[in-house]
Amino acid sequence: MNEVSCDFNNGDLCQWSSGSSDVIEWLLESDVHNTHGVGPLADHTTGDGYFISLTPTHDRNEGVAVIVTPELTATSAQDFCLRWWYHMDGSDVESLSVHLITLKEGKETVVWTKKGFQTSWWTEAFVGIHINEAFVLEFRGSQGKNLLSNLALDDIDMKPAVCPGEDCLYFMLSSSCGPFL
Ligand SMILES: [Ca+2]
Repeated sequence: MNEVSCDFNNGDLCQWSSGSSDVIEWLLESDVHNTHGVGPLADHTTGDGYFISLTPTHDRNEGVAVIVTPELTATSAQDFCLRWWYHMDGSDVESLSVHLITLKEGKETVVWTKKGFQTSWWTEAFVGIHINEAFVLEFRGSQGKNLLSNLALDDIDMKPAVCPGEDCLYFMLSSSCGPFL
């Protein structure tokens, strides 16, 4: 889906937009200037492009930062594989989650979430989505006030396909694992 895919290397959010009421925002970065030594040294796509990042500073801390897709439509029951690369570094890092919100009924489902330190390198994640109505996707990063923390995202992609089978072991949301929505 072209509306979802973004490597951030044009220096913008592609068709994603920032949540309008957010206290903090995901920032485009080419590296993380964090004196505490957490966060990516380079983007995932090419090593000299951009990614988006949340890093607490003394005057910009705490809160949830959101990016959201435009309206996405599934004309009949369709499988999508949403894939992205993330970086959750530092002992104070809080949480990253992916939310699917249906537009007709406003039903919200957390399709993926991680809390706390995960990796000091770029890590791939993917989740299968089976849906037959209009929806949006959101990435939500929760940032604490302590400085040993960085969240980063790069290379978001979504294809009309079932994810690789092993994904079912973790997410139980793909149609090949059971009904969803
Ligand atoms: Ca990139």
